[in-house]
Amino acid sequence: MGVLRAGRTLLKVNQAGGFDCPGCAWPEAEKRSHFEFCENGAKAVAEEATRSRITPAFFADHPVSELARQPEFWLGKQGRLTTPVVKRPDSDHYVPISWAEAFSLAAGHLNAIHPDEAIFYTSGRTSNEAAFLYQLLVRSYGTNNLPDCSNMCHESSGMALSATIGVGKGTVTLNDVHSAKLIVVVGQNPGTNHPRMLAALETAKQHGAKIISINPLPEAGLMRFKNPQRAAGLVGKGTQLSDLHLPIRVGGDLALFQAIGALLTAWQAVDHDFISTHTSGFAAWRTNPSISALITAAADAAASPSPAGEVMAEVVRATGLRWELIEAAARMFADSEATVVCWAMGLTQGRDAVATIQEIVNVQLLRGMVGKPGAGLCPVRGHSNVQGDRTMGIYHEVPAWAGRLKIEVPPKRGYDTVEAIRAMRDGRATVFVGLGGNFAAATPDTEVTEAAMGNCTLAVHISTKLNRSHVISPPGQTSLILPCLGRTEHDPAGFVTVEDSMSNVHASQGRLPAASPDLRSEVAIVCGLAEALLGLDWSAYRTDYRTIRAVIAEVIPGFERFEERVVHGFTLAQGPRDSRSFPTRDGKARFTASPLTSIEVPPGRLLLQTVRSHDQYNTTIYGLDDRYRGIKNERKVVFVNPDDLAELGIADGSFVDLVSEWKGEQRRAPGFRVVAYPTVPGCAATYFPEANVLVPLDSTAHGSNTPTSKQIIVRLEPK
Ligand SMILES: Nc1nc2c(c(=O)[nH]1)N[C@H]1C(S)=C(S)[C@@H](COP(=O)(O)OP(=O)(O)OC[C@H]3O[C@@H](n4cnc5c(=O)[nH]c(N)nc54)[C@H](O)[C@@H]3O)O[C@H]1N2
Ligand SMILES: Nc1nc2c(c(=O)[nH]1)N[C@H]1C(S)=C(S)[C@@H](COP(=O)(O)OP(=O)(O)OC[C@H]3O[C@@H](n4cnc5c(=O)[nH]c(N)nc54)[C@H](O)[C@@H]3O)O[C@H]1N2
Ligand SMILES: [Mo]
Repeated sequence: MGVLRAGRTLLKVNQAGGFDCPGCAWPEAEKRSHFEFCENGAKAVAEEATRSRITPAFFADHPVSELARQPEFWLGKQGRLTTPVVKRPDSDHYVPISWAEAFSLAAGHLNAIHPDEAIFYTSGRTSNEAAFLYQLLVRSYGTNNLPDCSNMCHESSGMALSATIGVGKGTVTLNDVHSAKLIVVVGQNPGTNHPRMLAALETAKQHGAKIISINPLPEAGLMRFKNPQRAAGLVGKGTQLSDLHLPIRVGGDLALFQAIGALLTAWQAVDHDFISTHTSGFAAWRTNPSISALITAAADAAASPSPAGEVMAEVVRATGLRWELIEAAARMFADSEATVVCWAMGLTQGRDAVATIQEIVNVQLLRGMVGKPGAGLCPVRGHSNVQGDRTMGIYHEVPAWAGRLKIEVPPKRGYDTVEAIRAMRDGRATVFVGLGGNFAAATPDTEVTEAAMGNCTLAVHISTKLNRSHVISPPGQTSLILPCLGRTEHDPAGFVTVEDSMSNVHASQGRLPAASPDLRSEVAIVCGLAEALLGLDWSAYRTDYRTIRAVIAEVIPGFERFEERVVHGFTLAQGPRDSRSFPTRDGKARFTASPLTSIEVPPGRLLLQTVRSHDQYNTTIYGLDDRYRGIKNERKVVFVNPDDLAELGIADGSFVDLVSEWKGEQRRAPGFRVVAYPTVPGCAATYFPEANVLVPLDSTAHGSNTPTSKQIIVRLEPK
């Protein structure tokens, strides 16, 4: 970026009057420091604010078929897209096209098909204003086909929470985290993916909080943290963050939280008042076969210290944890008067993700830990505005407020991400539009997905940087790349707004000059499409974002007086958090009874999960190191427990193919270096998106349809 430009830009990250960090969705503290960003936020900013540019000459030099052979890392390094380009069906090159022509080309295709044959994907960096207009455009056109990255991310959390507490969002504020007595971090690697969260954990620790981490990997940042924003944090060993680490088997969390719930019940460490006043379904949960067996077993175990009972053995098998460790964790829940449970992709991307998160809700309800200061449920979102996009109606279902849109909203549910891939694969969808993101690389079953996208007659990508999705366009397809402004750049139509993981809505305004004079804002591009497709005049929206917020204020509950309140930012009101009122059918928070399940892995096979390295943002690869895990200059590695390697007769450092086995099908990712690593026995790990080729399209979480990117059964085939 250049040192001065970088320094000036970073001072505007997450500041009032500055821009929202395009990194993660962790909220900013009320009292902001001058450095409200982290190492990885700085990388995200630098990636966008790069001085490298992709010009028409680049596309003249590189045919699409050649670009398709380049790795994602190389594509990203070519710099910012600068001008709209089109690849016509009979050409192997992208060439410049005017904005007007691009819009009418897209409109021509869309007008020639049934609206349900078009897919409108959204990634989570899109502002509230662009998201609201985009869903309005798509629904006015006549479809709810609005899949989004959330379908692969926190959909399981949204489903689990709406069914239990009536709201698909977390129930904590940053102050709750700061004042919690116990913070449980499950299936999340904040040191890499939400580094600013570590500062909040450190504050909580200073106030006396205890921390439990539940993870098959001993994630470095979580175990011990040096706060780079305080001089004292730079020296010495930093703060020991985690008080208890549970090295859980992948997919074992459902069994773990059932056991914790049963122990709390057996110990009478439950909040009877809260349960009787605010919840329903406790009796059904209590008599659920696995829970009642565990309660009995737990009561027995209190008398005799040796764990007994088949169901306990089942929990130990499912979790891979010693019973004493589970008891120690339950004891910490019992002793805490204010508990926050945080989780991310380690829970949401498993087969039983929804039931697992509901088991966490059960435990929090047992102890009355919802709507209480210092306590609550905290799904930690990924993309910086993924929560806001959903609030704005980026959803394949019809939002409750859709009736206020003053349009005829199509009644039929649309496709989610996995269904969209199937529809393109089967020829039921023929146009793909992506508002941000990298659909081809982020989704499961890469070969199937790329072929499915290739089936479309038109693909439209609204993007800041070149990525895989742009370059897999086969002959016969028309493909448009529409380059847009990023968060860091000045937009003359005004600031935009975003919503973080804790429902705080605030403004974001970039200051850097546009990467190219030919860029348009996401809002302007959506308006251009709407005008060409629907013949509407959206010029007011395009030139003054206050006009969009005025409509949002009328349509979406909670956004009354939007313009006035967003000046200082506001937190969306919420029943469960604010007043223990639950917008469910009976007005109560619900206990959920689920069977005790875990993933069965055949002998000689491993349960593979896919994670992010410290040097990537989803499909954007910043660099090839993964500092905290000791990996340098490579990404095709697979982390395996040394005991498993010994048993499989595979040497540390040797090369293997990863072969996923699912319902008689095989998928292969060749040439991964084996790294002996202290992951839980039986569980391996590798990086997303290289391993997405291994995730079967039809292997999804029950209820949320989220691809099971954390639970792939594989065998290692030596080279
Ligand atoms: N720098 C950076 N920041 C990011 C991102 C990025 O790519 N780079 N991505 C953003 C996005 S979109 C998201 S959604 C978030 C993702 O944030 P995370 O969820 O932290 O991301 P992952 O790397 O997928 O890490 C998943 C964690 O869950 C653990 N895990 C896997 N399986 C299980 C299991 O069965 N049980 C338990 N208890 N743990 C398990 C893994 O070991 C790993 O520590 O980060 C956001 N922030
Ligand atoms: N195996 C496996 N697969 C996964 C996951 C996993 O853990 N394992 N995680 C899943 C998760 S949690 C998520 S959220 C998805 C992510 O899926 P996506 O959101 O689709 O992917 P990203 O890599 O974040 O998208 C990066 C692209 O977004 C574009 N972009 C960046 N900034 C902007 C902007 O401001 N505006 C616009 N219009 N475009 C922009 C750039 O062109 C860049 O190439 O992947 C999912 N896939
Ligand atoms: Mo995500």
